[in-house]
Amino acid sequence: MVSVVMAAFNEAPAIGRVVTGVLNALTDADEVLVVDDGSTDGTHEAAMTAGARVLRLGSNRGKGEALRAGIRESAGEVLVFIDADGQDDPSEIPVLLEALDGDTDMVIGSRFSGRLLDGAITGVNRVGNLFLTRVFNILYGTGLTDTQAGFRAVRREALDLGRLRARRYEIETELTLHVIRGGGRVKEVPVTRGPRDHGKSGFIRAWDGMRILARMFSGRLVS
Ligand SMILES: Nc1nc2c(ncn2[C@@H]2O[C@H](COP(=O)(O)OP(=O)(O)OP(=O)(O)O)[C@@H](O)[C@H]2O)c(=O)[nH]1
Ligand SMILES: [Mg+2]
Repeated sequence: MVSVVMAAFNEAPAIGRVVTGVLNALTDADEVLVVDDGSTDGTHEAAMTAGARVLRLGSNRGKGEALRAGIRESAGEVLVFIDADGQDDPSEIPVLLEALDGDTDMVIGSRFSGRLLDGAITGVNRVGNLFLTRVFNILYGTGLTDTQAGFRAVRREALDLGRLRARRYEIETELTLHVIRGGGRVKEVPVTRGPRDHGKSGFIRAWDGMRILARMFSGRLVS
């Protein structure tokens, strides 16, 4: 069983289309869970109307907290994470799942070995992402191209659920660290990344960049 877990904060204009796309990519046995923490634009109604189960948290807590709540609340032995703002393409979920073969524990949908559509990422964010990926590769001896991608599939058993603590965008780093430190194998597949067509990203460059770096270094220290 696959659980697709999506963090969504004020994504009403896009979430219905994303949920529909996700449902089309899954089998009947799978589940789609949207975690909404205090959206004010009708995100949860839009997600429910499209067919997702919605977990609502009282107030806005951050992407990491939302995904952690979704992981706890979902049942699948395979977890898929995909952004709810429409930037990732749900029809590529089967590509991630196919790559999650016997000896692989996590498949990352790499934006940088894949296709970036016009407006998918700003120049500054691209440089920042490549920098963070480089630091991660140096610290952990990996050869990844996109450590910060939100679009990914992972085996639940590869995560140490009690020790996930990310609150914001450092969740991706933390998920990858769990797999690597547990001796699991991480693979990447190229994906397509589009622009955000409504609202704005909640990513605060300096603050979230520092949080991600701190998580990378703290993972090295305690391992
Ligand atoms: N529930 C919840 N979801 C969040 C929160 N912050 C971000 N998200 C979701 O996480 C996904 C990615 O967030 P974005 O802010 O678009 O970040 P990003 O895509 O990495 O950054 P850009 O490329 O600049 O758009 C989207 O589906 C957001 O709705 C939050 O505080 N709560
Ligand atoms: Mg986005």
